[in-house]
Amino acid sequence: MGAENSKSQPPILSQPWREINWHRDKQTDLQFVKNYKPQVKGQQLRILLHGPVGAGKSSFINSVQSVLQGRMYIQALADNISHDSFTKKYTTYKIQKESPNTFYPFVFNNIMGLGPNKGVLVDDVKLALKGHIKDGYLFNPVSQISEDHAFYKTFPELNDKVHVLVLVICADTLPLLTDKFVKELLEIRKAASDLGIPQVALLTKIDQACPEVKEDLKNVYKYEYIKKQMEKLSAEVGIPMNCIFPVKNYHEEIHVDNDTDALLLSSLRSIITCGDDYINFTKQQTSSDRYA
Ligand SMILES: Nc1nc2c(ncn2[C@@H]2O[C@H](COP(=O)(O)OP(=O)(O)O)[C@@H](O)[C@H]2O)c(=O)[nH]1
Ligand SMILES: [Mg+2]
Repeated sequence: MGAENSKSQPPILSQPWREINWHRDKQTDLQFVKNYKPQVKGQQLRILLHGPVGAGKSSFINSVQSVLQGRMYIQALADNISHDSFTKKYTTYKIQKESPNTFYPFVFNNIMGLGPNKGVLVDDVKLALKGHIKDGYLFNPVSQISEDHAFYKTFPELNDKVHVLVLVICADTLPLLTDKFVKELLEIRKAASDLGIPQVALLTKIDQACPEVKEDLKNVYKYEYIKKQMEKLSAEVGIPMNCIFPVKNYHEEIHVDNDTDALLLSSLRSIITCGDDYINFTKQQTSSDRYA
């Protein structure tokens, strides 16, 4: 770091504002994720990632796989070449366990859900939340899927529905959020809230946004800059601070690392917990309806 930078260094907090024990928490969160089983046999927890192109959605899925396998993994190919292209096809990403052909009971879908002619239509996102969109559907940026389309599922089951909605936004573009973009986010958020679906946000690329964090990830809760970005996100889209997680995805590394794992796992554990609560709540509702 140059002399000029050190002069203007941001103040460091004497205590991190969010507690994290980098080694112990990583181990407990890892055990939690590895042991997680939905209460109902055969139930699958569906996590829908949405957010602008280049925010790090595919990288997050790859990072989760890397953390759980303890080695670098590339499945949901991250795109570092063209920012015009986006994940248009509705794809379910399963996360493989150590033994062959066994998978974790949570899956990811990845949607770039923003803007006419630019991304997936908000109405299609709403249908995806309810489980109406089948795997492999190629989103059309100008028209919504019709009910008679071969990839439209008329009667979705609980496994098809989204159980937790995750907004992925990168920390360094947060100051550039446009009103139109925020309006669309709010619309998607409202649709999820109406269905009772819990929502979490990931603030990615914290390494790019803050040089002190790039230098040492343990600085994440020690510099106000990241906290301010999280507060801004919380204020703009209304997601509470305790549902916002700063993460750094694996993107250039060739080995996994404890601190990167710790942040990723902390966010993943909360995502799973929220989704699981929702599944259990929905189950209770359906069984009490039956006896009403
Ligand atoms: N520095 C940094 N780069 C990242 C991070 N996450 C993703 N990237 C890079 O950002 C680019 C876009 O990521 P990608 O996962 O394809 O975004 P998506 O469009 O949301 O799926 C790729 O070049 C990634 O390597 C991160 O946490 N830090
Ligand atoms: Mg992608």
